[in-house]
Amino acid sequence: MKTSLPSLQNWVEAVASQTHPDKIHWCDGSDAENEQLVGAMCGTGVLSPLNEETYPNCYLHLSDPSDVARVEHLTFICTQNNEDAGQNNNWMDPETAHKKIDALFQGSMRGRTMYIIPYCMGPIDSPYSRLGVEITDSPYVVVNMRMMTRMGMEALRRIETEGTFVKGLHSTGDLDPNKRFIMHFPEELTIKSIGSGYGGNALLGKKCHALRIASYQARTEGWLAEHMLIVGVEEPNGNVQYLACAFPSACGKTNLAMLIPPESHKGWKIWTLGDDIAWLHLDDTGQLRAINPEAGYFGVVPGTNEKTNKNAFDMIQSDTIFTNVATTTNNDPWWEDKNLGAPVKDWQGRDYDPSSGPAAHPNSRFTVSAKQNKSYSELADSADGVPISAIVFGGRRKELAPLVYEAKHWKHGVLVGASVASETTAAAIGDVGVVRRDPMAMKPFCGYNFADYWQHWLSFADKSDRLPKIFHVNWFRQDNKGKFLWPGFGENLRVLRWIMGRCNGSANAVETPIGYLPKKGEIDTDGLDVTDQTMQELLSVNVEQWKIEMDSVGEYLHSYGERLPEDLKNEYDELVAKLKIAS
Ligand code: OXD
Ligand code: MN
Repeated sequence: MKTSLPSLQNWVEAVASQTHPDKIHWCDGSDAENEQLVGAMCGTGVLSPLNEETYPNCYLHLSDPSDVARVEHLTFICTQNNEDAGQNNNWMDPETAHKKIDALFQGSMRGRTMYIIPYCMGPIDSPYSRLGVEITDSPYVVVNMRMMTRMGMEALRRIETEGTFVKGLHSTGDLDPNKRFIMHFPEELTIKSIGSGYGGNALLGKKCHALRIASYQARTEGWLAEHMLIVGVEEPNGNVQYLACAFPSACGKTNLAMLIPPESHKGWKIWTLGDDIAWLHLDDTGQLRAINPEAGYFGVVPGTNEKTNKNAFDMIQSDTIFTNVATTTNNDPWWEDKNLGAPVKDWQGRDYDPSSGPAAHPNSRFTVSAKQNKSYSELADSADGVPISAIVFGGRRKELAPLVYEAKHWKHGVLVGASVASETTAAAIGDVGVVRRDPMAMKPFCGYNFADYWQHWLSFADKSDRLPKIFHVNWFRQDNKGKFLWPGFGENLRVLRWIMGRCNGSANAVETPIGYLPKKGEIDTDGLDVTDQTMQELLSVNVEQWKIEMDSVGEYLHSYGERLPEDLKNEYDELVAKLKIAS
């Protein structure tokens, strides 16, 4: 008996008799346990040590080549009622789903150790945090969960006190893509995942718990679980404002969360609270506060260099697990645009041959503790979280969406969020570069019907009169030759400054049919190689293109039928009417 909580003990015993592991190990989260697991994985080849001198305590994991990203087509939300999952999710009725996946779990841990991972999403003493237990047969999952969550004894004690926790069952099975499923039972606070070892499918605290299950829970409890980074921006006078920004996967959340102010911005500082997920609660005064439920980063490696994200580059020089990167002759990890060294082995461990594609997989990842980031904010451990001044939505759009604009009020902001679209990336299996609707960057992660989710967002307007302002940004506008119009990266601080100015009343805007845009000259371009003409292009509204966009948004929203909230329809109709007058 390893726990005083009968519901946990009974579940562990039931899983053991279903999956038949050779051994059962309760994870305490200690250094000794971690060292033992890493050592054992190095013995079996699941991990290989990287160059101990240049990359101390760093390891390489090469996954099965068919198992490199999230699998949205195999991810299900299993609610009693199909409509509750919504057309934004694949649905299966819970009985059928349990039957189907339980058959695959039958004996799946034979010859393996079953690990029980008690974890806490969020600071261990925060009332906003939630608890979970993942059972897995993958030691790789254990060592990753240790960095990504508050895992071990302290979490177990809190689970035993509260008695409520999310149950996550994971087995790598035989990695056969035909026997791979990621199933969520939000009404039962349960996740079952088999056949994949990839982070988003296997580290169940992350997407499965902290977004899909938590979003469902948040709706009934009156809060929001969002695919957002949380960042503090400090002005030279010491004032800090906190922003929560939602961008789809692999659209630069990690870069923005740990941005380094450019040379031109002496005295400005950035504080990272989180790079992927935010849980947002209203406090007693009506202030929206955010915690990051995670304790580490599971970030995209390619493209990370001293220029694009020096904080990330520096923090992955030690104590990091690299998954699916290439290696150099002296056994350093290597990835595209690292700008240092050359690959000799690719992400499949083969001799590197440029004709076989990139050396590192485009969705190769680092796992690292958040505390290794130089811009880490101590407030990431604060039980109360941080007050949010602005919510920022964004996507990867070559055309149309201006560099930045502000929604007119909260409900209009919900329409702006619901209208987010972005070009797809390598973070999920499927075509890359196709524009798809990704409301609030939550398309792959909302654990219930989007129409009900928008209604939940809208309902905040009645709960507080001091909600954050809502903005939309687009760092990815291109000219007709495919060249980016905006320099991005550290220079994005110039856009954040305007956003902060709008929040404290010091920045000016012009009204357009889609919202407020910066008045000419309001975005500081001093020292940038960006012409006035480019700024005008970045900050203008092409009414004819927007009418086409809004036709497509309207078609999308109305596909949710009767459940589409009246307030959202009204916001949509108002915007369409404004575009009509403007043309
Ligand atoms: C992620 C994702 O890993 O969004 O954060 O895919
Ligand atoms: Mn993400």
